[in-house]
Amino acid sequence: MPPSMKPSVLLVNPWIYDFAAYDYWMKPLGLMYMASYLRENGLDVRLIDCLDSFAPRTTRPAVEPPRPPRRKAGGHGRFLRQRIAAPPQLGAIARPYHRYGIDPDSFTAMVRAAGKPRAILVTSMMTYWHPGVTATIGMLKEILPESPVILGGIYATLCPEHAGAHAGADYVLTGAGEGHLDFILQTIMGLAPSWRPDTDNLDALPYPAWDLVPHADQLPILTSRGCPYRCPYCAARMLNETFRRREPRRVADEIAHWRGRMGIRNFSFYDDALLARPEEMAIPLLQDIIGRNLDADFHCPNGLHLREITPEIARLLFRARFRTLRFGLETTDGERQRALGGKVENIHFEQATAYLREVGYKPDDIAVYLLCGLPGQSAWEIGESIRYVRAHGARPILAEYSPIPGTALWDAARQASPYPLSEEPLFQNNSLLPCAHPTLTAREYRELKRRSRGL
Ligand code: B12
Ligand code: SF4
Repeated sequence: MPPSMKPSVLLVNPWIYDFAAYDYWMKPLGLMYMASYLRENGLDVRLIDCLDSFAPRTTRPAVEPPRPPRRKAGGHGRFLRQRIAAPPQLGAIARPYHRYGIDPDSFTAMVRAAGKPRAILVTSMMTYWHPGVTATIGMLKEILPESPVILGGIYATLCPEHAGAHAGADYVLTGAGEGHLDFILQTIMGLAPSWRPDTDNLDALPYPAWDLVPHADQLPILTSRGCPYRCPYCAARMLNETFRRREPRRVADEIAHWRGRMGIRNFSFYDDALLARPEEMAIPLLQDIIGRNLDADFHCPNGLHLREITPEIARLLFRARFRTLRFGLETTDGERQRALGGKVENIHFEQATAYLREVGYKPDDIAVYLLCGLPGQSAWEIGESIRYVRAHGARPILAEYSPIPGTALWDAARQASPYPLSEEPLFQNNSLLPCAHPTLTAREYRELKRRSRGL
């Protein structure tokens, strides 16, 4: 069949609406897996990436001549953005609110150029980014009223009722997209599936369709689905029930593929637990990456497990050019560490830092996430954690707690919060510190942030 005769499908990575957003190696990985499955079924797949930082600006060309995107070496940088009014629910918060991503005129032009797709698949990330999803779907519906819109992804999975009531999609599908392919093809598009993903074997899945992304200065890699841990504040278990892995050699093959085919030199790992049981994945994968001499850098923006760092793993990470290391420590308070599931203790942090320093990492390279604003967590506890991390030669990064429906900490979060968290996901926004202890005022938090930067 010539390409134009194939039934077409449009995939959309929606805008982010928020007070703040920064492109820390962000790419719509789940959506691009879906794209590859649809392609395997012979469809003509198109993508609109609203978060493409390289897109030209068209809204005010006279005022804003095209500027180069503000990117940092290594594949991160600022999003394009436009100031917009905050949703009325957030009206009391005196902070600028933005639409992050391409401007609406560019979006409209791209949707018009997409022809008449048989279906439109929209992904979603943070629960509190739903206004961006709703706005995206609203414009799609205006321009292409006849194409059914299917919403999936993390917001759809964690808040299906809210999404069903507010997002404006014709279908809201929860959980892994692999399981919905038949429904999308047969029931929604009226097509007979010719290929089905083998959900028991991650190595049998095609690579994400990254060639569709208009610009890429980095690409994400996923070596697994799910997490063996069960931390009470985290949604991992609801997004993937079990922990499953690929073959390390196949992961290295994929990295080599994108290095050769698209010239990508920066890769970010999106795994929940990349270092867990290191003999299964981290050790063979790092050895393989080193052996292939790929001339590429690697980044781990999602928290790594400190307890898995041994002298050998530290050395392999350094030799394999893992440049961005971020670890989940969450707090240095022993009692809270146990209450949070006991995935790490201070001794693991101290050992890991020593091993990483020994092989050549500098204090600034060893970044440690500290959770802030957990129910019942005082400002003093956060201050102590910052002091401790800095004193041991690592860099604390404050990560504001985002309460997530369905997690074990959810009831405590609701009780601690002055906001109606269950009614409105906007209040799950980490920037609001929605469950902060009375001692953690906005002013105190600013001060802690300053201290975390060593100021
Ligand atoms: C990698 C990651 C990041 C990356 C960026 C990810 C990205 N895509 O750009 C980084 C490290 C930057 C990040 C940052 C943060 N993150 Co994060 N992140 C993740 C993580 C670990 C993986 C997401 C992912 O890509 N998974 C892999 C793909 C394959 O899965 P997927 O997108 O879900 O897609 C599948 C399905 O959803 C579905 N699907 C997807 N789209 C579609 C579309 C259709 C139509 C259909 C049918 C199906 C479908 O099919 C796909 C394949 O099975 C998740 C946890 C998790 N395990 O998912 C947390 C998670 C999303 N993050 C979370 C949080 C809290 C944050 C932070 C706020 C942390 C902080 N306090 O600082 C920040 C905020 C970011 C910001 N810019 O403001 C929370 C969500 C909170 C919320 N309220 O929604 C999660 C769930 C982790 C948690 N704590 O439980 N994150
Ligand atoms: S916080 Fe990390 S270790 Fe804990 S369950 Fe979530 S992904 Fe797993």
